[in-house]
Amino acid sequence: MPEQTLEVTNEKMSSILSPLSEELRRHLYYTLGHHSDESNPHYYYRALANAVRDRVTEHWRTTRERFSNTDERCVHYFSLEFLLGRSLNNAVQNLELDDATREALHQYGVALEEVAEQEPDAGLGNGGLGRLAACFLDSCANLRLPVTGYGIRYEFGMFHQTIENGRQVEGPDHWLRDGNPWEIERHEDAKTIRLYGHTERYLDDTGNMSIRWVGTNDLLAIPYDMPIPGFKNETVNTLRLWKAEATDVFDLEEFNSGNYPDAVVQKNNAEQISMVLYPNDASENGKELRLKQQYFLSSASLQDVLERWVAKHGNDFTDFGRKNCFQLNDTHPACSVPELMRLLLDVYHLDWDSAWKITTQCMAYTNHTLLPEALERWSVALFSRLLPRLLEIIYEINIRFLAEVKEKFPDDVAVLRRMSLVEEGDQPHIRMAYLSIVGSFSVNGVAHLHTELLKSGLFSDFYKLWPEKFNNKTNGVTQRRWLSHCNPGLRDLLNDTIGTGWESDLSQIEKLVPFAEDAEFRKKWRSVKLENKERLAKYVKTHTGVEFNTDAIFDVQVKRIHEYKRQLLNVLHVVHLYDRILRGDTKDMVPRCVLIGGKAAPGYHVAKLIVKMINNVASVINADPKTENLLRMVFFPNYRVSSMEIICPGTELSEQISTAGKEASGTGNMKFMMNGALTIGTLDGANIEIREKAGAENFFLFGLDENGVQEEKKNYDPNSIIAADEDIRRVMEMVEGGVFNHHEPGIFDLLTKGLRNPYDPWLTIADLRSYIDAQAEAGKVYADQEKWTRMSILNSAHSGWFSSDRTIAQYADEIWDVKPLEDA
Ligand code: T68
Repeated sequence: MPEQTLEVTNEKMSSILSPLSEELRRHLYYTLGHHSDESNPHYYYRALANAVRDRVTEHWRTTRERFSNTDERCVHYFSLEFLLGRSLNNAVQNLELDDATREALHQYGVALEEVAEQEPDAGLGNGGLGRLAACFLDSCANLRLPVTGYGIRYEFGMFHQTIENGRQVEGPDHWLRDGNPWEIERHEDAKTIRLYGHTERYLDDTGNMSIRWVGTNDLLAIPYDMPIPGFKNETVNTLRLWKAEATDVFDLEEFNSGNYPDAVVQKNNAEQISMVLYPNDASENGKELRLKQQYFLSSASLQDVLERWVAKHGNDFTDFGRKNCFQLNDTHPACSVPELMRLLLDVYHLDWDSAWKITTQCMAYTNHTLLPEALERWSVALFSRLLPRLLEIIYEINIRFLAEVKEKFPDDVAVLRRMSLVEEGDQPHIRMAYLSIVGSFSVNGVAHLHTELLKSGLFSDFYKLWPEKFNNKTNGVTQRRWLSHCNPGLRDLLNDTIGTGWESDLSQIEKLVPFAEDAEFRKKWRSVKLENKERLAKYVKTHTGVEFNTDAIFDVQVKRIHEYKRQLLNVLHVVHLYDRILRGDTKDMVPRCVLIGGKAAPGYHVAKLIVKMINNVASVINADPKTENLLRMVFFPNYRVSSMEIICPGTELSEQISTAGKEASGTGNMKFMMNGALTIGTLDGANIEIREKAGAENFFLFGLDENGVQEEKKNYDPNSIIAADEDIRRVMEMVEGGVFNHHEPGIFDLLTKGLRNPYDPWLTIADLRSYIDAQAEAGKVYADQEKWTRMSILNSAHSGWFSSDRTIAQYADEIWDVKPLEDA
């Protein structure tokens, strides 16, 4: 059927779609086969999601059309992770369906909040990196930019965390069990992916020597598209997620040879590739399946873009590099560099120089880590088995690259070994970060300090060679999810006070500044915070059984559990407060409720032990009547996007306490700031910029800075620090004396030995005194509620810079060179 006849104009659409309340009724009955009187919130959710999804369809189609008709550059955001969370509320908000939805649900006597709760989080990411990708998609749609996300449709997302006897237990996250109303399968756009096999030379039709990759094991990549609605702007961008399936061809061969069961097994093997998200957030992993995932995403997505190009321009690739940009979210999709080369060379028969020119014109790489142990390397042996043709191409890239290095640094022999894409040794490895830098025109860090440290540290050789490639793009978060949606009380107060413009342009939140001096306004500000604290206290009670007193300061640290993030430092402070209570030193102590949440990578033993320690310390403190009304602590289980939506508005003190120079940026810090929390933090990642914007007087700073860390490491002596500081000595005595593990002697020895080790890379003891003092200062200020409220308002008021709209506008201007798409 020609496209024309399918076209639905806006007027026609309104005649096709009935009012939302009728659509809801229709989906409940016809799509789900339910009568309203026998239904429950789960079915209301599914019916409503379908009804709202239908409302997206038309703008989605017109946006797609604008994309395919435009001659402007398009961006493809490649990421192994998109941590979307829930979609229903987001769509309702962006399409302005709030009133219609509530009205439609009213007929059944259910509230939107209860229905929205039914949606499982799309947890297709580990933490900051995956959530950043989701915020970026939202901002791209808000700014009407021609950007498509490409990722993997994992059958199982981030594991479900429960706590048993204080320890983390992982369970499966089968988020697709009840179907996913937000996706559309597009079988017609399936791609073939090749693995294993070998390469051979042959004479092509024109008599030229060519190379082909043969004897491969093939599988299919099936795209599932998810709509990314812009904010009240008739734009719906696309996130395309690939699912792995066996090819029919393969099935048929096996079938014909009478091997039907083997054919089915083969299908299972293929489907493994998109089965599960790897739950490691900051360490190299080296598993074959993970490399398959990375190549699967890269190859399917590049084929998709190239096929569309060829459909429009034939085999003329002259402009391809100027009209396309691939943003690589860390090195996870770095196979895209050699894969694009392979497709251009072997499939479209370009010569090396043209192919390389195109590749380096359109690849751009974002780095998210300063930890050397997190830099990806793949063994040459694995690469040559799985992706033999790509390895040949990487070798060729390396030969040409090293020649360039030699020319630039003729007298330096060591530099060639340092910069080579191949790390030599017993088992040679491919350095994926270097491959990404060499193949890209842009390399960016995610906060000012992080980018500077990349230039002077990890990537200094490359910075000397190509200073112009390096740039900074400080992260941001979307205020539509992280303020408007999650904090309706504050949203309404802002709208009443400064208008609604901040929802699409957060720089306008600056208009709040003068209201910090308005006593009436401060009172309203506090009453919003109190409501949010009540909501959070209820949530904590439901999920942990612990009562949070809303008069107390709500002190929160939620993020992945990792030594560098120093949840232990937080615990040591809490133990110090407990010690003060036990010795009756509670003068000037403000009541405090401490919440810590986050997942530990299943194979990261120390991180899991930290979870256990948090839980044990919490149990002892909460059970001791002496702490009543002064101190509470919980480990919040299964921390995820939807829990942050409740935690963040109720937080008053945001813990950003990593060892300086280790946290690339942080983005939770920004969400808390927008919602009026004050930060206690080190000079690390984006904390530095947060403090600059908020004003030093509105930030609780402590600890060594990055230089201080380097200096301290030369002579670090934690045992002397402990011996010389009465408070710290007592804290260590309690922890080491078994106060928190009476029945499990010795279980925390690994942690306490680490703290006392002069080679402890995280310098926890070095920063503890300064942290305790900064916490005491925060407590003192909290006692002066007028002062605290002023500081809180000023933090929100200065958070405009941390909108992902600002970040994305900078990517668009300074890296991608793209503009908003106008209507066709
Ligand atoms: C985070 N990185 C940074 N990595 O730690 C954080 N890693 O400072 C920054 O704000 C955020 O990225 C956004 O830039 C991650 O979240 C991962 O999740 C990850 C996943 C797989 C492998 C390695």
